[in-house]
Amino acid sequence: MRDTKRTESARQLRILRAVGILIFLNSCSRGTAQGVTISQKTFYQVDGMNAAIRNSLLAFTGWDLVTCADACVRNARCVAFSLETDSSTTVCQLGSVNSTVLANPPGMSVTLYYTRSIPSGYTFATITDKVHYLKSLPGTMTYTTALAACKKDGADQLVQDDKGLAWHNFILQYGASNNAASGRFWIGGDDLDGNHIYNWNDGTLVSAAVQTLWGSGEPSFSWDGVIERCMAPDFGNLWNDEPCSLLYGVICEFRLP
Ligand SMILES: [Ca+2]
Ligand SMILES: [Ca+2]
Repeated sequence: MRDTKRTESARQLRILRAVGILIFLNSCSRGTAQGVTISQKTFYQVDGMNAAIRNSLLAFTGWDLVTCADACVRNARCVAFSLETDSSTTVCQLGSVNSTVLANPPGMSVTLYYTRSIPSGYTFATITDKVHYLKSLPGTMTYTTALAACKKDGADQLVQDDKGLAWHNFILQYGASNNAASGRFWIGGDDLDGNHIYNWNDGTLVSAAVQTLWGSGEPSFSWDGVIERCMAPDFGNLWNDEPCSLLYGVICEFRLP
């Protein structure tokens, strides 16, 4: 009898807890067309994108927007989530900075949410394993001024040419059609500390790019006695290191996740 009572009270406690969690979520969620706020954390819907998180931290079947967002809040490494729906099921995928994004997965529609909103004026460019947004700033600048201008504008970096030939060609086309100083523009990689090791603006090694696209004999680190520590397309659009004080066009990049 005592065991039965204990089991019954444990069952009632579980129900009360479940109801409490539902009331808690309902009181702190604020669903909008653009996003949802859970426990003071806002997730922004990435508009017009049928894209799913892959290499996820965790995946759950049958979870909805609020419970998926709540799971992301509770996971310190979660920066994005996607809700995949096919005819019968919904799958919640939690993404970290190491996750990848897959465009148009076959047979399902997907909504992608991210913990950062897209800065104004940035237009969707393409998906490699990340989602890329670009914006061309007017005029020409030195490398460090250009990088600072992009960060002030809400971007992560100068456009970073680390995702292989298709992305490289996309960047060149973007630079030409957006008049980024008539095709001469900075790409987000440098050796500002002068140790002859090039890093991308996000800190990763240039040598770790999907494909390295240096021109012949580059990086040269100097030319004709002038130090060269900043990257730009040259030599038929392969990478060259050039003096950072040159005035080139500016393409800023915002990247998810
Ligand atoms: Ca360096
Ligand atoms: Ca050079």
